[in-house]
Amino acid sequence: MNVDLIPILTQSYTFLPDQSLLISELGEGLIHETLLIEGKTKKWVLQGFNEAVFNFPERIDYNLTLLNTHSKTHSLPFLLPLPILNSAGKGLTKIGGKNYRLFDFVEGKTLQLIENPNQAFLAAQAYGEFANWAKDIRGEAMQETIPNFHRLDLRFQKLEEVSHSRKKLSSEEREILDFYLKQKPLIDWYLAQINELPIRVTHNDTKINNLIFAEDLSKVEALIDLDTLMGGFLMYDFGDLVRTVTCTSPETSTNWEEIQLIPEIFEELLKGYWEGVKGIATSNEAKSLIFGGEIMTLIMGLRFFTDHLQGNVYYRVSYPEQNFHRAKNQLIFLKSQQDSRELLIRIWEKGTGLSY
Ligand code: GN1
Ligand code: MG
Repeated sequence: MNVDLIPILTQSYTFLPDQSLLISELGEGLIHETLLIEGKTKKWVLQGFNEAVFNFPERIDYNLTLLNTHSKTHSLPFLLPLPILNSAGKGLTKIGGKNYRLFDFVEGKTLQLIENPNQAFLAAQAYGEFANWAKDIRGEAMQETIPNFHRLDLRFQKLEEVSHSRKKLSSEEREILDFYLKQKPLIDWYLAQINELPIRVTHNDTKINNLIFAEDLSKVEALIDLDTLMGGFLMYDFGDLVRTVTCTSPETSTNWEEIQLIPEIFEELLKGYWEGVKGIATSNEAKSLIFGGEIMTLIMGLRFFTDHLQGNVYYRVSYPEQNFHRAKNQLIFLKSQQDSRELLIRIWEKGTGLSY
């Protein structure tokens, strides 16, 4: 947090009241820095833009402009908050060597974990509705804001490379690495899918805290963190919901014994998501949803572990072992999903009315 932000902010965004703005930290994002700006009667979100992660801000602009144009003729029951342009007509404002973006603050609540099954339903319904809403925008027309972002096979290769270059691993690190390197069958399944599945417009970071719910949690008010919006597969968006919504514990938890899949929540998620995508999903795409959770949990486990081995260069950590713990958390959760495959297939058959 930096109080000197205010003079440049008020110059760049002339509608901001020039006095008595309060700045505080906000949110749990791992990539951008998020600040709350409070005026006497209105609030904004100021985001310190992470250029090390997002090397192509112009691609983000391109994608968001496509969506914005689409939204003029196709309505959605929730907001997709876009950066407010500064007085030079730009979304990014340089302050003290760093780029910032300003957004209107959306009133409501964000959750790190859901509190009841209905919230799972609402979250999945919103992302399903989003996929359906965007169906006429070609996924291929979107630009890659982070190249190969969800390429599971390349994330796997990267961990292989990084683990070779590091000499000494503790026995627990070795155990976790071995587990991840044994996931080759899932990688092969993934590679077979990506030649079959249609490329859609997907959000690609559908974790539960990228939704803003109404204060009373009765509906979704906004989908946020739109920088990873690009071409992708439905299983990515459904899968990251499974990863962050159907688990008993958040990805930061170190209560290893507690970490487990909750099948009843998977059922609610599927119900909500299917409502949105049943009119567009191909048969393979529908089936791919069953394994989306495994794919996204594996991707995140590989990424957390790779970052741990590389010395925490990517994800924000609050203690040195945190990425290692996140990788262990994802490993336990991935195992739990793999142990429940048969059950998830039955729930999927019931929810979609299709046979596997
Ligand atoms: C990052 O920025 P945030 O916290 O919403 C990451 C996602 C991960 C997530 C894990 C651009 O999202 O891919 O799933 O952390 N975003 C990027 O918490 O790497
Ligand atoms: Mg976020």
